[in-house]
Order: sequence, then structure tokens, then C-alpha cells
Amino acid sequence: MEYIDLRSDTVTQPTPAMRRAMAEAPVGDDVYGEDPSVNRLQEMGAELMGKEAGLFVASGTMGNLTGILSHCQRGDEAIVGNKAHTFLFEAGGISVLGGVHSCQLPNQLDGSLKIEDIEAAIRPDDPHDPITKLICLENTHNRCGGTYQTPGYMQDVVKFAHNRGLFVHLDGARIFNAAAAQGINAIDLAGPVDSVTFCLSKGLCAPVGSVLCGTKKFIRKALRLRKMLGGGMRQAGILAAAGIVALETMTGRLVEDHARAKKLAIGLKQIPGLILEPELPATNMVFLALAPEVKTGAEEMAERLKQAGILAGVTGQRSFRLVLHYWIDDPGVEKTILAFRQAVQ
Ligand code: TLP
Repeated sequence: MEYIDLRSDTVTQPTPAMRRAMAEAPVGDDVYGEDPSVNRLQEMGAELMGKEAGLFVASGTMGNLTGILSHCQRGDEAIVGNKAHTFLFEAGGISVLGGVHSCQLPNQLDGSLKIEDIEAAIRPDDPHDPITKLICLENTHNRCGGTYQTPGYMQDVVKFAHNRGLFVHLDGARIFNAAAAQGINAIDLAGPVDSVTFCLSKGLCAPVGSVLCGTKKFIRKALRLRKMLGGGMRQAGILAAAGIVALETMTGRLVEDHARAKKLAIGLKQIPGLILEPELPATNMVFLALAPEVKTGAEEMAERLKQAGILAGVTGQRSFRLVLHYWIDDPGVEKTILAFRQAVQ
């Protein structure tokens, strides 16, 4: 059976244009800095983010880890949201591999961190304390519902951070969704931060990879860390070629996924027993929960949906995440609404 796979936008397959570009990509040894496709992708990424340099990495997780370890020494502290991907879903890498202590602040409903909370969390110069070094933001914010932050918020946090001698790293895995939702460019969000990771292999459909961007000096440091982490790939241009196509052709269409997410949310909201959280999605993610009167749990419901050809992401005992992407069309949305209606009964 061909499934309608809404578990994530990470499930996206490369487009035919990407497969062609991969087959024909000029390549070289990227550890020597000699892969023309990787070099081109890195330059494109840096320019789009308003940074001096970029570094192609295997994944969003590797981009965040390499980025945070480039800012922080062992014993430094990074301020993160308590729902941040970096904190929840990256296997504790910054602590395990980098000796970086994390200070978790409550993410607000919209995914932001309050500047007052950040200010209160900055450590005094006291030998009892780790040294506050970095603030990590996420935009769009995955676990807060695919919500986005505005350029004004990004500027405010960075201005505050720099006044206090802190750096800001942005997990911009879906920064192009954040930009598309606001009708702006990614540079309007990433421009102020010290470093940013964005992903090619989510809504942009490339098969592998992310790009970490920052100053030349920062990327020089990150290059050594990437090598240490085993991420020095050789003829990686085969992968980068798909990333180039992703940047050239896929960012402009993300609004279509956002429109379908809204359509899906509106359809699901009509079904008794389903609670949309939030009621309308900000970007490409729909989060929903089962109302108390529904006896079935999320796992069993997901099994029923699977029988109907729909793969839903289970996020808790009674909750789901549905992610829209390039490979989900309007009939797919309709079919999903119908399948939920039948599964909830
Ligand atoms: N997110 C995945 C899962 O890990 C939850 C998903 O399905 O959404 N930052 C953000 C905001 C992310 O959502 C993800 C992946 C990453 C970083 C990590 O990217 P990868 O999977 O490439 O390491």
C-alpha cells in the first residue's frame, strides 16, 4: 500500500530533479576542500543566511552539536528551551560529547524564550557556577507546534545577548518555513544570530544534510569539530547537489504545505473527539489530541489509521503530530480527514 506519510517532513523523498543533479554532480574530496558541489552549496547557504561561511554537515543534529561545541568550552552553559529539539531529541550530545551544561528555560506557547527569563538565568561570576556562554533559539519551533518567531524577536534576543557578552545559535532546521509563513526571507531571521543550522532534508526534500553557517573564524573551528565527530565526508557533492536543487527550487513552495496544514486542521476540528492544539497551524505541522471521551489511545488509533493508508506521528499517549510536505497533495489531505473520522468512531 502507498501510505500518506504525515509522520514528519523528514520522510520526504528527493525530487526527480534532485536525483538527476546527484547523478551528474561534479565532485572532489571535501576533506581537502575540493568538492565543487559542496563548496557551492556552502556558499549559497551562507549567503541566504547572511553569514560569511557555511559548512555542510550530515544532519540537523550534527549542525547543532557542531555549532554549540564551536561556541562553548567544557563547563560552559548553553541556555535552551525546555521543548527545544537540541534539549529533547539530540541524545544529550552537547553534554555527553561537549561537556556543555544546559540551562533549560520554559518555552512559551509560541516557542519563544522570555528575555526576562534569560536575564535571570545568566550566571554570576562565581566559582560554584558554570559559565553562561550561549543562547539557543529554534525557529520554527517543532514541539511548540511549528510556531515561528518574528525578525523583531530575533533582533531583540541577539541585541540582549551581545550586550551581555553571550552568543546566539539558531536551530533553523525549518527556517525557510518560518520565513515563508511571514512572507520574508530567511536572512531576515538568521541575519542577527551568530550561527545557524538549517536543514535540506526536511520540507526541502533533499535526501541528506544540513548547513551550519557563521563567521569564517567560527566555521574554521566547526570544521575541526566536524572532522572529530566523523563528519568529514569525501565526495559529498553527490549529496550537496540535491541540496543545491532544494535551495533553488523548494523554498518558494513551502506556503503550499502551510495552506494544506490549515485545510487539514480545519477538517479535523469538525470531528468530535479531536482537539487541535493550537487550533490553526502556523506552518506545516498539525498537533492534535484525543478528547477525554475517546476511549482509544493514540497508538491504537495510529494503527487504525495505518490500516486506512495514513501514517500519523504519535507524540504522546493521546496526541499526534501530522506534518505536511511536498509529497502530500489535496486528495491526501481529504483522505486523512476521512480516515480520522472513521478511526475516532
Ligand atoms: N526533527 C525530527 C525528529 O527528530 C523529532 C522531526 O521529525 O521533526 N532541529 C529541529 C527543530 C528538528 O525538528 C530536527 C529533526 C532536528 C533539529 C534534527 O535534524 P536531523 O534529524 O537531521 O538530525
